[in-house]
Amino acid sequence: MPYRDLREFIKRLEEEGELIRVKAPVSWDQELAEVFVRACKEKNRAILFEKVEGSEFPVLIGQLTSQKRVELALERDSKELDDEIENLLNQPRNDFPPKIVGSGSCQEVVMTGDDVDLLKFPVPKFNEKEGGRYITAGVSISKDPETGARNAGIYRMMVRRENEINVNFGFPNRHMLRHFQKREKEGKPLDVAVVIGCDPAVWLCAALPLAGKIDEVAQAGAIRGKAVEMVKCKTNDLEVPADAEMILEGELVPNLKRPEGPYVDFQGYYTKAKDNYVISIKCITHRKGAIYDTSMTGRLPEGEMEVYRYLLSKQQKTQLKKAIPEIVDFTFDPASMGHIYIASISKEKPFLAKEIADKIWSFPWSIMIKQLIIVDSDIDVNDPSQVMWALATRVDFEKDIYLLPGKQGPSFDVATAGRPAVTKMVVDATIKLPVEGYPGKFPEPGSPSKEVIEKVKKKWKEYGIR
Ligand SMILES: Cc1cc2nc3c(=O)[nH]c(=O)nc-3n(C[C@H](O)[C@H](O)[C@H](O)COP(=O)(O)O)c2cc1C
Ligand SMILES: [Mn+2]
Repeated sequence: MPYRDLREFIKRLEEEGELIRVKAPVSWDQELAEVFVRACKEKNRAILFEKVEGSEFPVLIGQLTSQKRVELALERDSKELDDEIENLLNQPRNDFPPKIVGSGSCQEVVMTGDDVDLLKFPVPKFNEKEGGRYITAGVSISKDPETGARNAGIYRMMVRRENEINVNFGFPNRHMLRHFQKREKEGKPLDVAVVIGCDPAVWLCAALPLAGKIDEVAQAGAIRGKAVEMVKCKTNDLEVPADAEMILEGELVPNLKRPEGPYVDFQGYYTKAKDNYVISIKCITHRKGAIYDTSMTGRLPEGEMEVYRYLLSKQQKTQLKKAIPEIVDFTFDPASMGHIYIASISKEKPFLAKEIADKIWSFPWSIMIKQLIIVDSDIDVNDPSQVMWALATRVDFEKDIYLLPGKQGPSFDVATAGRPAVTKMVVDATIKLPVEGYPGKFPEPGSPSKEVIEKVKKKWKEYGIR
């Protein structure tokens, strides 16, 4: 059964042992973030902070930052996701379009005019030198001024005062920015609604780069197999999920930028403050006892990068497999924040690793990749210790490394200071064949026989080891 709202998902997480409640009071000022980081090092779970100093509202963090929780959110296991990912994330679907309803619990409490006060909510500050408190997991909804098509995306926001926030678009093609530019040309504002705390399918669709012109809320309906119920905003014509925890209604102000930052981006470093877009908030609506939903800023591998590692690399793997049948698996190392990718291949002919690497650079998302490691199919790309073993034992560094100058790099990379043309690296960590220059037959990895491995697997319970 699809989750109606965040609360139903929280209940499920709790039943599965994926959520812990912290009852001790914590400060929104860095303490909450540090508790989450430290907790993740022990065990990666979501945390519900029930008492946050200076606010009556609890804070949820890390609701989707593990493979298990993403699977619970989408109600599918890894194999089912492998099979369906193309259909779920790359095909625009309209079989369960949003259903507009007359009222919703997200409007149980309404603040307008002088009553609008964002500071009543426990928005965290994550790092010492950041420019302010950051809304990091809000789903921003807007409509294309020309076509009326809805968009939902996640863009970070810095709280400036009771009724004003900045918004940051990381790339010029962000859909809300495109909508805004059409209005700004005419000197007009763009209506926006920021949804904080909604069902996990809507959140995931807003977080992931879906192909082409997709209404993320309709896509979430299709993924859930049930339409998302939406209610009209109080002060504009946008619709928002009816049972969301909290909604900020406002407008992106034309021809105005105000300082935002510093902010710690996903590479883990402070980015400089800059003039950035401004949203003026006209109205805040929320449920009674609203749960404030947040993500981390910065580098935490157990943070949002884990959602990307899991779902994005499945999406990329399906694209790669279509073009390159010898690809077995494909992912990035979570600690590398999307910069070190590992591909395993079925090496059916010599020089295949290099040949495949050459093809991978033609995919637009390869801009993020700084290093590409190619391994054989006996190596599990998701197990860093196996990848390290292949790197240590199957690479002759004189022959098996290719430096590729003049490739487009990510503009936010601190190592290359955002230089547009950078040098990337391919490491061929596959077992080398004699025709590839290896002197003789490469030694075989040691292992008990297949029969014995099967036998032990079958008998496992009998040994009484747990
Ligand atoms: C927690 C989180 C924070 C994000 N912050 C930003 C951000 O500040 N700016 C940005 O442009 N994209 C950010 N993204 C990525 C976008 O939400 C994502 O690429 C989305 O697909 C963009 O939607 P759109 O294509 O409809 O504009 C963030 C994603 C997540 C999960
Ligand atoms: Mn979009």
